[in-house]
Amino acid sequence: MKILLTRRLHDFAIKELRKRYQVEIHSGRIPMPKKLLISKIREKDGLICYPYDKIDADVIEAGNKLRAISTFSVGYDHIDIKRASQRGIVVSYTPEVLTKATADLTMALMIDLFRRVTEGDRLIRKGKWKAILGPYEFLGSDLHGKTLGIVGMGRIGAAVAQRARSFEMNILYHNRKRVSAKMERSLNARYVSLDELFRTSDVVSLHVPHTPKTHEIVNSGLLRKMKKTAFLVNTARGKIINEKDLVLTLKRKIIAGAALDVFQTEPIGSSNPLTRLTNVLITPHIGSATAETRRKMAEIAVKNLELSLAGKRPIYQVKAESNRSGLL
Ligand code: 8YV
Repeated sequence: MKILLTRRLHDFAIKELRKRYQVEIHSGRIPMPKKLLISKIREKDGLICYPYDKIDADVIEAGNKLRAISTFSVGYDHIDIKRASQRGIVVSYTPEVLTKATADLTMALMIDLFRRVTEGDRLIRKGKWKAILGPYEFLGSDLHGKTLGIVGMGRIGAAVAQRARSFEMNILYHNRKRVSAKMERSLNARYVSLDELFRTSDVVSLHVPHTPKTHEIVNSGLLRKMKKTAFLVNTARGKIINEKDLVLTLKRKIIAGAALDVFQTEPIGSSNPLTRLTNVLITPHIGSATAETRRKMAEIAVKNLELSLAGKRPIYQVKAESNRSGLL
């Protein structure tokens, strides 16, 4: 059987795959240009891909022999799940193993916003420490006693709530469905409407997948409701925010700041307007980027592919009727 990887994986994973399959690995431009992807997917039985690869109907059609798509991610908004299932292709993904790493990064960004960590680093490097020696200068704010609004109380949202609890923050959340009373109690989280969450939180953190329903849900309408002192954190998907609206909101100082690990289109370059704003903290999509987590993701992505190609159930299969499916 022949498989295609749109990017290299860990050496141990490649070695494992080479035992069973004829492996082709794309090593050029990322994401792989669509034309190239379409020509390479022909005659392949399996595909390992990443969130920046758009596996749309054209790609799926071109995969005349394709039987398994294994994505190295928890998100699968880059894959046309409906089209894949119509073709009988098994789609698998890597949830759970990256929950804690992503929640940790969310806390890191939140702490940085409140305590101005990276801003302080930049200030010293510019030789400006002397300018902020006064006792009232360069102040951040406490996390304890502040209200964190979590949008999306899935695995990652809950892990963030758990961490924020030990920082003595008050926790509000909004979710499609209210979670169980037991879970609310254990996370000390109160269910509120999206509107109330944006109006009353000191920091809003986004943890929903990108779907037609969540596409740009965070727009100027919601952003305008936030407190002037509040922050926004996004470690989920860039497309759940209307980035133009956010840039304007930050420029006009309607909110205090934002921390973003994900963007509308990735990677962003230095010409992106976000890079010119001082009240935004940006990181290069590193939610799951720890050595331990990425290794586990690689193990699962390989196992998922092997099981699917052997006609067995992968460890984590995307449901064909998933309401998260569909490319936008
Ligand atoms: C990426 C992610 O998979 O899991 C997801 O959905 O967005 C990340 O973990 C990772 O950055 C590799 O591209």
